[in-house]
Amino acid sequence: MRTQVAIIGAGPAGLLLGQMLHQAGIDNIILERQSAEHVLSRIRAGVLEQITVDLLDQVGVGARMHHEGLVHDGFALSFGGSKHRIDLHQLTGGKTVMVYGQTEVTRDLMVARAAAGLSTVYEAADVELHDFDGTQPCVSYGRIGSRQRIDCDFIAGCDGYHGVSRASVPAAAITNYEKVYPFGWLGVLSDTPPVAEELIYSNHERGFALCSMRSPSRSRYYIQCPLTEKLADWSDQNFWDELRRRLDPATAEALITGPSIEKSIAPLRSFVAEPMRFGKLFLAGDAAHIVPPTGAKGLNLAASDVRYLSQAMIEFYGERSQAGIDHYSARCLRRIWKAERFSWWFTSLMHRFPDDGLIGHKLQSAELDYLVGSRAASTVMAENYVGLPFDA
Ligand code: RFL
Ligand code: PHB
Repeated sequence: MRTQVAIIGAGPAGLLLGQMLHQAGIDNIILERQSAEHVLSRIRAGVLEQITVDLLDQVGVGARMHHEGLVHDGFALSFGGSKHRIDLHQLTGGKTVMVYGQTEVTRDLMVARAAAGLSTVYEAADVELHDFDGTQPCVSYGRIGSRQRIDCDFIAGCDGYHGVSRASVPAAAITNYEKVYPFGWLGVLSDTPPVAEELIYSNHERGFALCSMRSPSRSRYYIQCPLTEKLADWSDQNFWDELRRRLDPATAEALITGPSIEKSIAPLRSFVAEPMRFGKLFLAGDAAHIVPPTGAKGLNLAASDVRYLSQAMIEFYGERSQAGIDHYSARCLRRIWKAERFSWWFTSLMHRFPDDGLIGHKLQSAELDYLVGSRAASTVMAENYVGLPFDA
């Protein structure tokens, strides 16, 4: 088999890249380790920046998002017993975010890919990347007992943090920057009406909490928990009780609880691998970088990498220009490090750190008080939350 671009991973990065390339007449095949059902069962991101919304529109998959997604023009910070609104719309000159689940983005992209008759190999086992630093790159994989091979011009590594693409790069050619946080997020999805119309990020002595949503009848809540915590020890009742304790009294009073339909613990990490290009291999999305979820940046960064990568490939095939390819890594990283900084800062501001003691909480309270009281500080926060412009 032969294709122009072999894409590893059918998460949002791989699927979006596939659509953008297809729209430009560039042939591609996606290899995914899991089944389509498994990919759709993962509950992850919920907040899309305008830039991501625009890209989904551009590839023609925005209709359901505009119909079912919720446009938010602000969110709240809860601390010291009360809630303070950050007015994104006003502080950024009219920008907003879209609350629409990653599962739905993935489903819309899968449907569009199938409708266009594009090839996706699900349950591709033991994918291997070959000769990406040479002249004849190819990928091989196992499927129903036999080994297959795809020759290609380029390989796009969109296979997430645990994927094979970054792991195939010789250690001497890559630098990893990493910070692992001493806690995780315990998340619950439930078919209950969200506690408020907008998201609430709560700083509390007992730990961070987040009230989010997927629709007017489906809520997504998270609480900070120690990494040693076991899911089996968290009954729904324990989760709701702990969440309620970490919210301001008015929000706690309004919380409607019900049975969980999904419950999981996610570790928190800041991670960047540099560079993001190795000859004919490009890393994009979580394969190259991870942010802690506090700023809702992960999926949005994956989308912005894909925008740069598709542009580079379109320039290469259309104008025989290497420029976009040569600049890919530096262009992506400039945006990535700013999102890394914001996500680290917001995480540090909102969570309990085991070693920070009483003074840590006092300093956070002072910063939060300053943040909501200063238009300049609120503007910095809002500008980062809605997403920095592409070439900032
Ligand atoms: P993904 O989604 O991990 O997809 C990678 C795909 O590659 C496949 N794969 C392989 N395929 C073939 N061969 C191999 N050897 C392979 N190894 C792996 C995997 O099966 C998978 O299908 O990466 P991608 O596409 O880069 O997308 C990134 C996003 O998924 C991620 O950044 C976000 O989910 C992060 N995130 C959030 N991002 C936001 O922008 N806004 C949010 O509100 C937000 N909330 C979150 C989040 C992530 C969370 N968790 C669970 C880490 C909330 C949470 C709790
Ligand atoms: C979510 O709804 O899953 C979500 C929302 C905002 C975040 C992180 C996760 O910052």
